[in-house]
Parts: sequence; structure tokens; C-alpha cells
Amino acid sequence: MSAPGVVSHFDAVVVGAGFAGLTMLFRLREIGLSVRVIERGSGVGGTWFWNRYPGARVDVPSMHYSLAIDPNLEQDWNWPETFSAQADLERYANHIADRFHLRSDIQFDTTLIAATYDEDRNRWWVGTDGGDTIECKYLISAAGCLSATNVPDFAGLESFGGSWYHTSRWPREGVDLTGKVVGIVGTGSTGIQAVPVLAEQVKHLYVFQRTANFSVPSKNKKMDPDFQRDWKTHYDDHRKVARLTSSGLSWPEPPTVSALEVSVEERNRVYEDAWINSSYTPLGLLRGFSDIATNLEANETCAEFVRNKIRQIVKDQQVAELLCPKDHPIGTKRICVDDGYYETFNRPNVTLVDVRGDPIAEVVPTGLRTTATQYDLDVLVFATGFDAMTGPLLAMNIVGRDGLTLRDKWNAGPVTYLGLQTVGFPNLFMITGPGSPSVLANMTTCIEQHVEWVRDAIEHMEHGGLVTMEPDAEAEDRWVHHVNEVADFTLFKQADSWYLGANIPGKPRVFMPYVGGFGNYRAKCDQVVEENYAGFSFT
Ligand code: N01
Repeated sequence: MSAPGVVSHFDAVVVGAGFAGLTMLFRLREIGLSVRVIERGSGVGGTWFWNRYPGARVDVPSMHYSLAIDPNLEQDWNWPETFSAQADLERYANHIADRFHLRSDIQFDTTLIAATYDEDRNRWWVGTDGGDTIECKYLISAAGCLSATNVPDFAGLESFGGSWYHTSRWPREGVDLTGKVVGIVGTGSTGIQAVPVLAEQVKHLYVFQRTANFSVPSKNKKMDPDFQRDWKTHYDDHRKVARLTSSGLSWPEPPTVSALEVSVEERNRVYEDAWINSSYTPLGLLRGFSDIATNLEANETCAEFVRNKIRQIVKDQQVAELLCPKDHPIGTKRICVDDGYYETFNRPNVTLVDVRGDPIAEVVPTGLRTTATQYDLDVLVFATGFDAMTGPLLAMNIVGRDGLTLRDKWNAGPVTYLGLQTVGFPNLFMITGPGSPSVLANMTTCIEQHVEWVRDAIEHMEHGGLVTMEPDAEAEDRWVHHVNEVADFTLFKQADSWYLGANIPGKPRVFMPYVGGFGNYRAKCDQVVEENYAGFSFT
């Protein structure tokens, strides 16, 4: 590693050493590039390095949530549980880094703070918070979709006399909450995972809920060794299927029958089956029929099924009603996956506080005050999410051709071609960028497809003696139009979700991921290559 202030030169700089960054490094080494990975954390794992809050766990079954980079890796690695916990996912990332000797190319504890394109030299200049400057031909963001932490701007936070934590910056050494009165703000996927675990540790837990969310039980359990062995025998087949499906999972596509075409009994039988068997994948509930994502009436049948489950589980019916989501169609916010979330509200040491009806006014030295009540707290936990998808990219202060900043270009929302590149920023690639399926499909499948596509594009350039690659404005416009058109066909825009940037005050309301299905998207990317990189220009 170079000393601070020294200029170093690499073919490629990759930002982030999570699953995407590790895979990108692995693949770029295959084609002989010199690579420097810049990682803000002190270890590998990305999402699974940072999100170590109690209860953190993936919502995709473990056997699907693994990388295909090496056939021996997938045979050697054993997942202890059907839905892997953060510690096992971090261990997996570390194993990959060690097994393939990746650490020597990763610069830890370093944040990329600026990246400027030098048109005279056709190179990127990358600046870090350590004072390093790196010159590279290719700049690849593997910074993740959910890595820019959102801490709400609560008045008085600095006056709080207790401790406060954001779930995605949970201390590595853990937090002893025994005997403490704890408040948690936020009931998205993170809050819903953390609440049952926190409730077991603390003296009293106040759950500050602004919007109720739909959640299904994960039914997480110990991995059945026979199941794992069988899956490994057919790993290739599973991966072939996953590369073609809309979900990026090795899983059958939804049936073509509408939820409104069958009897109430049949409909509820399908939902009940998905609820009980959610250990296969919790998303099953949304895929029992063809039109849950597109028809409000069909969607409502599924939503009401979950609400009735909540009413059955939660004993206090006033609390149950507060926990029943009524402001958005099911699935239009990321459906949550839990281990005993609703049951937790039957505990005597847990109180649900409706901060929609009685909003948070301020943090005070002794706790948190809503307009009507003051809650005395020892610890405050913010499970308040992320500046999703664009946040990590904009934080890099990227300046492209003609001094154009990415922030200015995306002023009204992100515009990309295929979520891979954006006009005006030659040789800048995004892994799972806005405009690609990313968060709407299995992340590992999405990451690998992007990484391999980018590796092939770079190899194409290196073999052809090409200097720059950039989308055509027309191709970009067409893709942005298509991304919107497909989203308009669904119910997704009816929810104030982070998919739309609605969770960040002032963020443009634009639907960011591509909802047309991973399989279709992959076919489109392959077609572009077959047509000699149609829609891209090279110099
Ligand atoms: O964040 P979120 P998350 N006052 O934005 C509330 C992935 N993930 O970290 O809905 C009061 O969904 C906010 O309320 P509202 C997964 O893709 C995966 O939970 O804006 N409340 C909401 O309740 C997920 O979707 C896994 O009204 C405020 C919550 O904070 C994504 O990460 C696990 C507030 C934020 O929910 C993000 O999930 C965890 C305020 N000022 C996460 N500001 C798995 O794999 C925000 N909130 C299982």
C-alpha cells in the first residue's frame, strides 16, 4: 500500500469489499488487471460487516444466497441455518477473502471521497480520506444499494444523556442492554428483525412505529444436512434456473392464475400454504397468484390474509390494529421477514408507540418526547434505514466529462443505461446500480451477473485496444423510459418506500430498481453484447 499523499496507478479501482467488491476483484484478476479495492470498514463483508444489530439475518434462503465464483467453494461451505445470520455471512465473506488471497488488493479503513475524470488522459483520479490519490482506467462502484445510513434529523439528539446507535453501525463488541429501558425507532425489515431479540435482553422496549409493515415468519431452522447435500449435488442446475427466473432464485415462476379467479377457500389455502412453508422463501406469499403486484383488488386479498394473521397472533386488538398495515399494498414496500415479531407485542415488557398519531417531537436528555408523552430511555436505537441506491454513489463526489457532477446529472433522480453506466462518466461502472433489478431480486445472482458483464466489457476493451466506454444518450433515455413504464404497470409507486426515495426528505421521487424481472433483464444485457454492445460507444 502506498503512503498517504502518494499517487499510485491501477487498471481498476473498485469501491467496496462486500460480496460485489470481492467478486469483482476475483473476476478482474482473472483477466490480468491490477486492482485496488477501497473499503471504508476494517473488514470484508459490506452489508454483513456493518449490519451486526441483534437479529440481523438474510431474508433469502442460505443455499440461494451464495456465490458461484468457484465450484469447490460451494461444495466446501456449509450453512448452519436455513436463513443465515449476520455472523455466518460475515464469516463466509472472510473465508472467500482468505481462500482466494484477496486481502492484498484491499485497502481497509479508507473512504473514497472524490473521483474526477481526466479527459486529457482518459483516466479517473480517485481521492481517499487518507490523502491518497489513485489513477485508474476503470472505476467500479460496488458500494451497495443500502450502505448510506439514514439518521433522522431529530431535534435535541446531541443532548441525549444515554447512548444511541444506528442499526447499521452497531458496535462490533456488541451492546449490553441488560436491565436497560430501550427505545427503537423504525419498523422496516431491520426493526422487525431486531425487536424480538432486543425484547429478550432489555428491561423494557418501546417500539416507535410510524408506518406498520407487512412481515411473514422466516421459520428459520437448523440446516438439514441431507437437504444441503442434495442441493450441492444439483448446484449447477439450481444456478442455471436462478439465472433465468424473475426473482434470481432457483424457484418456479408464479402461476398464471389471478387471485380473483379462484374461490375464497382456494385463495386462502394458497396463502396459508405459503405462510406455513415460508421457510422455502417468504416471498412465496406474494407469488401465489399472477396479479398480486399489479391488481389492487387481488393484492388486497393477500394483504387482508396477513392482517388477519396479525389479529390472531397479537392478543391486544388495539395493538394488533396498529400493527396492521393499511396505507400501502402488500409487497410495494420490501416485505419483511421475522422470527416472532408480532408475538413480541404480547410480552409485558414491550410497548408499541404510534408515532403517526403522536409524532416524535424531540430527543431530550432523558429520552424521547412525542407531542403527547415523554419516554425515559437509557438507549435509543435507530432502525431508520438508508439513503438507498443513489446515496452511496453520490457520496463519492464523482465528476465526469466537462466537469459534470453525478449529483447534478441525477438532480431529478438517477438515469442510467441498464443500471450499469451513465452518460458523461466514461469507464464508470455500477454493480447493481439504479435501473437494474438489484434489490428486487436475489442480490447474489444480481451481483454475479453484473460483475461478469462488466468483466467481459472490460476484457472486450482491453483486447480491442479501446480507451473509453460510455452509453449513448438515446439508449439511456430509452432505458429510463422503460424502467418507468414497467414500474407504472405495477402497484409499487403507491407506497412511500425507499425504492422511490420517499424515506429521505427532499430526495426526488423516482422508482429506482428495475421491476421487469431478473431473467428478462439478463436477456436484455446479453442481447446488448450480442449486438456488439448496442447502445454503448467506445473510443
Ligand atoms: O429501513 P426502512 P430498514 N421518524 O427504510 C422509520 C434491507 N434489509 O433498515 O415507513 C419515525 O425499510 C420508517 O418509517 P416510515 C431490506 O431490503 C434486509 O428496516 O418512513 N420513523 C421505517 O419504519 C430493507 O427493505 C434485511 O414511516 C422513522 C424505518 O424507520 C432495507 O434493508 C434486514 C423516521 C426504516 O425502514 C431497509 O430496511 C434488514 C422518523 N423520522 C434490512 N425515519 C434482511 O435481509 C425513518 N423511520 C432480512
